[in-house]
Amino acid sequence: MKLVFRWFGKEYDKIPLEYIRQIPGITGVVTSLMDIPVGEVWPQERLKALKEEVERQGLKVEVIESVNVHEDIKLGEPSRDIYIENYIETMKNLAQIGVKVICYNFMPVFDWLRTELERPLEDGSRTMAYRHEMVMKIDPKNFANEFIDQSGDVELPGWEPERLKEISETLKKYSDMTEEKYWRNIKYFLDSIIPYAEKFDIKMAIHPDDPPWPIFGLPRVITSRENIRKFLDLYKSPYNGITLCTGSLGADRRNDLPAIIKEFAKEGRIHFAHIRNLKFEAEKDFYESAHLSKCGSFDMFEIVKAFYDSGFDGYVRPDHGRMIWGETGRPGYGLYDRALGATYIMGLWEAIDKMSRN
Ligand code: CS2
Ligand code: MN
Repeated sequence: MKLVFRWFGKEYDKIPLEYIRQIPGITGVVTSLMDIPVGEVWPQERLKALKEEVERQGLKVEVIESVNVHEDIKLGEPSRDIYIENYIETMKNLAQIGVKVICYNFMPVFDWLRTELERPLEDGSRTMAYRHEMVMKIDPKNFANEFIDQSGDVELPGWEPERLKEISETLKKYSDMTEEKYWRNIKYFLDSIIPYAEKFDIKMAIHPDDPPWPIFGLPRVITSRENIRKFLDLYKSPYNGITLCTGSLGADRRNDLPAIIKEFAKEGRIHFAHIRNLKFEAEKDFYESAHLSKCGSFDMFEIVKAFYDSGFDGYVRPDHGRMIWGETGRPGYGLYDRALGATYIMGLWEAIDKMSRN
């Protein structure tokens, strides 16, 4: 296991690399060029500068999260070929600076979705939460208006009014999208990029949909063991792999995380792991708890052990943390709770490793 930490870049992250390097066990950052619009090529010079900046702090840049996939590719529009060409160019530039894994997702329109960004917990910390009922109430046909209250404020956390308007437009384009068609579009993308991933020696690692069920009538397909199998079978190559995000997949209680981890890690198809915990409040309601098993609903020991027992040698990062010790900023991405999560994961790993040697 190689422990890494997400960093959004100097301009977008309050946490300096100087702090990240002080977290015990962290060997590198998972980063991206946040300002490049989706679909455009990531310039080589920018990437070289990024690499130098990170390496100056003794850290590596071997994992990128995310190179986002343009909506036209997901929709299967004719223009997708241009965006795919650009994607491949970006992959090539990333390979040149030594990147080994690209994390991306194929969620239509939205990335992760939460209904609360700052739910206060009993201990005074704040965290993100999801209430399914609230999401079900939203009419996707009237998307922009649904989320803007009378005072003009956006009620859905994390979205600006501009972005909501844009989303309404994009949503319209999905009106005749079926799951079957969506799978075909995924296959088209894989058929186009995986041969280059092989050539550039860069592992592609799709992130599961979060939450792992359809929302707003949109297909969401990277959601379960069966669907991950289907995805991996679309292009059988070690370069076509997954990011195993426990918090995303685990939000569906039917997903047996240790079993899924073992199955796909043993086949060498997990290249990157996001390890975090969550606490269920109802069937599809949860909040993101501290990483410890006893704070949430997952058995983190069994999760880490599943990776260990499969001989997993990929990259791992702690995922969303709570806001603690007065910290503010990007929800889920404070320094303190993620650092605690990182050392907890390391602790579990060391214990499992030593126990298994004796
Ligand atoms: C991440 C995702 O912050 C998060 O919730 O796990 O946004 C992830 O970066 C993307 O889905 C990967 O493409
Ligand atoms: Mn994740």
